[in-house]
Amino acid sequence: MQKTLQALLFDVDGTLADTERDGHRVAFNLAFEEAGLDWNWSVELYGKLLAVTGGKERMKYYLEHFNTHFICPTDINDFIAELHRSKTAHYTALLAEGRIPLRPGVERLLREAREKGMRMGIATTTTPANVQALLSQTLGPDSESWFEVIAAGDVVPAKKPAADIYLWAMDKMDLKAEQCMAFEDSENGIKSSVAANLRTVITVNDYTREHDFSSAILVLDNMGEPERPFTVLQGDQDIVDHAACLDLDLIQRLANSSSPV
Ligand code: XBP
Ligand code: MG
Repeated sequence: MQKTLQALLFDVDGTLADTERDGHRVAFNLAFEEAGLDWNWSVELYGKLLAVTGGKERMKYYLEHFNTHFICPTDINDFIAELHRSKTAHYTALLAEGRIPLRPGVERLLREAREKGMRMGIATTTTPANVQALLSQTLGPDSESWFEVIAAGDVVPAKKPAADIYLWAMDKMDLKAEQCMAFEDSENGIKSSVAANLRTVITVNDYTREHDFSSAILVLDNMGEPERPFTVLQGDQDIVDHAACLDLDLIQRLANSSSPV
């Protein structure tokens, strides 16, 4: 008896939208400028800093590895927390301007899942405020309610690549890993989802194209649209068959053909 899929669990940054280079990175730089700091994260440097998830943790990593001469005027945790509050304000303002669209195929899949009664959750390292801003700007004010759980940021002690955020989301939804499918974009993300025993579909982006996705059940360039088919970068072509985009039929075939991690 094949276990039917009960829920889709989505990462946010890099998966629902390409938020890092032109969103979070820009917001960090605006916060640094506002604080009178000469820190400026280039596209290239930010790619290195993405090794660490979590904006607060990423700023600490930057100081420890790329700006060791900085002398913090106050308690470092308070200083970082204040910078992060400012960065989040800048980021949500950028989203409100509609500058970060959803990636190809994301809205189509979310709407199909909603119409067909497929349960959905979010498991992300970013803050709840950032998720709310992205969803309301791209899918409308009620779209937060499409997700039973928005597991985000500091709700868990350990961020990705730890499994915590996915385990927390499944616990709140009263689901087991074999009843779910995760959707991610990065190595930290799939390490987290696989550590939670979740089968995972990857859509790569410019920062993560070269990451190790050997544990993914499918790797795509994006989720695709009927008129703009995806490209399969890794996975079983027999299961993909003639699919042009990631829809519930293909996800169900992937779930039925793969055993839990
Ligand atoms: C990506 C992250 C986040 C963002 C920055 O999260 O690691 O930290 O880069 O957002 P995910 P914050 O891929 O899990 O969605 O500054 O709010 O952390
Ligand atoms: Mg991500």
